[in-house]
Amino acid sequence: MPALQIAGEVRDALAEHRPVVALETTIVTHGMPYPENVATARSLESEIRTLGAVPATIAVLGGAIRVGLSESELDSLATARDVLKLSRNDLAYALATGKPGATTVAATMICARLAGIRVFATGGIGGVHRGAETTFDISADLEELARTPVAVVCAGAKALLDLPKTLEYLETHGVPVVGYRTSEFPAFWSRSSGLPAPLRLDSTEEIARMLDLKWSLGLEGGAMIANPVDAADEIPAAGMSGYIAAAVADAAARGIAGKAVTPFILARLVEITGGRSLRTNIALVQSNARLAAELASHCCAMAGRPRRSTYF
Ligand code: PSU
Ligand code: MN
Repeated sequence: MPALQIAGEVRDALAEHRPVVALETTIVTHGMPYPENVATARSLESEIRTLGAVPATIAVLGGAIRVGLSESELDSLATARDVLKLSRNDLAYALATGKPGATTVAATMICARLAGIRVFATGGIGGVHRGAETTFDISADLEELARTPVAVVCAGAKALLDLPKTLEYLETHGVPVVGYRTSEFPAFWSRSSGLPAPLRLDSTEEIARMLDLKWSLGLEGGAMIANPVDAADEIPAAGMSGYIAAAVADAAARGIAGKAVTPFILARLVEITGGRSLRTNIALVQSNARLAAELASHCCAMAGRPRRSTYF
């Protein structure tokens, strides 16, 4: 049985150079409660289709990387217990053991690349955690952005992280971080972080051209397209910082560590904010899916023209 199984619809779109957007599943299994998780995953797929692209939701099921899930597969993933949260380190383990696994940003990038997909939409990437100077907790998402040629459309990095250190890490590893129509790096639930966006572009055509040039130059690795949540859906940074401090303190008090930290804090924030952080999370990931669909269309248009010789 092949370890990479691409759904027919996704395979056809890729063969015909039509736009495809990859979607992760850790947001479903570890990022949001049921039933909002499955409803959101479905809504992302339909938003992407409405814009003329094909969604490719990625997970590991039955010992294979699955690119494109059926409705019932998505349902069973969303309700199952003991689904692994997969990153680069344990992707092959899930394949070898046949255990079900949801893909994080890092693992989704790896699988998207194997399938030939260049654009991926999520909520927010993992990054350098607060206190990383003692815990060494730095998300493998950052290293993946440095290595794997996939553009990740997100609302920045989750504000529970150390955002200045996250940006420093990305700069050191040569990852373009592009604010979409913003000069400020967005902070997931909030439009503002107080930190400048390292780069800024105001159209998906320009982003597609930047990606095409980056990869034509032989520069390995991905890019982060940071799309701030709509103003109507945001939780302003001033309010959010207190909620985050409380949730981070709860995680520390309970000794939550490693890969459990991000899911714990996300769930705690939903409680602390009375569900508001979840509504914001849903809105921002939907917005990212729409932007990714538009970007994927422009990337396909560029892929039609002669390579390399255009620039060199
Ligand atoms: N975006 C969301 N919710 C999430 C995530 C992203 O809106 O739950 C997940 C992604 O899968 C990301 C992971 O890769 O959180 C980061 O986990 P960690 O900090 O343990 O690397
Ligand atoms: Mn971690």
